[in-house]
Amino acid sequence: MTQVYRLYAMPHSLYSGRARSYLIKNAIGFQEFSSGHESFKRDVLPDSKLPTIPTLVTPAGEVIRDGAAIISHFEENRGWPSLPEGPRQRILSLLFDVIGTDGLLRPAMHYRWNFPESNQHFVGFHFFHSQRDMPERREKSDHMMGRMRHAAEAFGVTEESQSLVESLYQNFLEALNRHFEHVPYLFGWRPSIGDYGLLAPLYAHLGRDPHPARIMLQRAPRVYRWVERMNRLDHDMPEYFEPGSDFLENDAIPETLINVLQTLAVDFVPETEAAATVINAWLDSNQPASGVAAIGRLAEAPGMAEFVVRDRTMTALAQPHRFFLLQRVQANYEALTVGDQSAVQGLLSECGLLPVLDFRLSRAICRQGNLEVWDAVL
Ligand SMILES: N[C@@H](CCC(=O)N[C@@H](CS)C(=O)NCC(=O)O)C(=O)O
Repeated sequence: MTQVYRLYAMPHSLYSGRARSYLIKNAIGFQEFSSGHESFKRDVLPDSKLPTIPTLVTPAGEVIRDGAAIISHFEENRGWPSLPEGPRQRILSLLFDVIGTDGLLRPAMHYRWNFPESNQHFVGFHFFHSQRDMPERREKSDHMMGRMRHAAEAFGVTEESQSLVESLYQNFLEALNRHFEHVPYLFGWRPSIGDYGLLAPLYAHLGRDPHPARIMLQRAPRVYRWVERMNRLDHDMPEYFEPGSDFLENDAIPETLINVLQTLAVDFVPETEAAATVINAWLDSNQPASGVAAIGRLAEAPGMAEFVVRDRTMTALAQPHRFFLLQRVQANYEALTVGDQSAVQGLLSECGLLPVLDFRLSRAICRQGNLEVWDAVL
């Protein structure tokens, strides 16, 4: 039995940043180990089923694979303190979790893989050192890097789309920087589920790899500070002179946050719509049995989604993962009163995100034994 939590993670891993920040901010003691550590294959993988990070091992030996599941494990036991109670803040917070972990993969991959002159040494260092010292270390890390470089293309970064990916990201970064002029976190004075989700791409890739980190430092210092803040136990907000301590009162959503979401909706909405169409057609013709893996290496890839952003056609892998998290947004929305639903609709409409309430797969995805699997046909 271990004494503290063991977090299998890596500094350069996108999804690790989300779980690590949650543990830090919530004063949960942990030690971080690489997935290259021999205990990962031996003790963890039999229960985690997939070799992904982050994976948490509790002091009692329970293995929890997946960042959202790690956060839910603590939140469920504590009554979801990181999810604002106000319906508008609650729904947006959950949406930021989806957009962070899925919607921003394109800029994250682009700024990591397409600037080798600035990034190669730093990124190569991390991939190399995530493997143990063994004869095939170089070969293994080169293989991993090749896989991830290919993933960038699969997520829709091509020579033709690069300038669009950059302009969307820079609009978003500027809007987020303006938002943090007023408050240190998305919904006020403490971090929410949405902050953790959004940190995923903004830490390991966009806030830490040399090329994009320089962009963030120079053009969006307040976003850079938020990234630092999300990795500290204290509130870390000395630049705010009249700080509060909770989410904003009266379920307030600042105009600046609406502007951030408007920049994110530009590709998130058409991509999600197209991905739903592709996956639903795949579900129709394949009819996977209930309990079959829907996400991760054991799952079949349903295909590529084609969608138009600012008159340009983009193609990206249609990934069930975004719908797994979107289900949670939709379930929370459905649990609201009619009055609250209409307040949320008005807000989402202003953000350009109203359609996401209706983008659904014909089959739900649930978790079973650390895997996300297709649910039974209803
Ligand atoms: N849905 C998972 C995704 C985890 C994931 O894909 N992590 C990447 C690193 S950022 C990984 O472990 N990739 C290795 C693999 O897929 O084999 C989560 O949110 O934790």
